Amino acid sequence: MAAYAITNNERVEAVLLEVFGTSDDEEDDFKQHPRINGLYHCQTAVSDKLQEAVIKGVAAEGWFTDADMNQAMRFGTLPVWATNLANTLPVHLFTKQIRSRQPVFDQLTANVYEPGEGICAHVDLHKFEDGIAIVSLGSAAVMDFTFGSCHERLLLRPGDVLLLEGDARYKWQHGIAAVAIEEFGGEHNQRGQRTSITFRKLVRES
Ligand SMILES: O=C(O)CCC(=O)C(=O)O
Repeated sequence: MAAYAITNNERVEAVLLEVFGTSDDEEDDFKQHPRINGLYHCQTAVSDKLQEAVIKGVAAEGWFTDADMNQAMRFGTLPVWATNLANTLPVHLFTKQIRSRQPVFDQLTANVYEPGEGICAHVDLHKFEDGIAIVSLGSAAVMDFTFGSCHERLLLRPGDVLLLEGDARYKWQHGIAAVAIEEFGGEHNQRGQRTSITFRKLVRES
């Protein structure tokens, strides 16, 4: 008969595993996109409460009081609501080089889209380092990813976070069609107002 001793540590670990699951469980929710290397679509990664606080934070900045303004950029020290948001992002998914830099992000761009507005397909400027996070708030919208003849679509819902590194950041273009209604997975998405917060890190010239 085979017998093995279970140590106290193993017992504690087994109980913790049962109650909390493994740290891998968290990553299991946020798998890399099967066809786009370096893209993570982290669904509902931001709680409803934090989404509300961020929307209020953006409104309090007064960036979009003029109806013609739909983009704001901040560099260096970020507003408290933005730092709170950045601190909750699943940056552990990034490569060690990205996730261990200090700070991980020092720049934010807030975009507000009215129904029918979008953003042209682009790769982010090379003045920003690898490792970019985009947080979606408000209305859902479809984001298109294109690379040569390859085309992928993702439905971004409020609270979703996209992490882009490597190919997803440098090779694939991302953009949002300027439409008020769109189809995704056989359903229609009627766009309302959408806000996105993009976090990046500026390349430091040596
Ligand atoms: O609104 C988004 O989700 C994307 C924003 C973006 O790509 C940009 O500001 O460069």
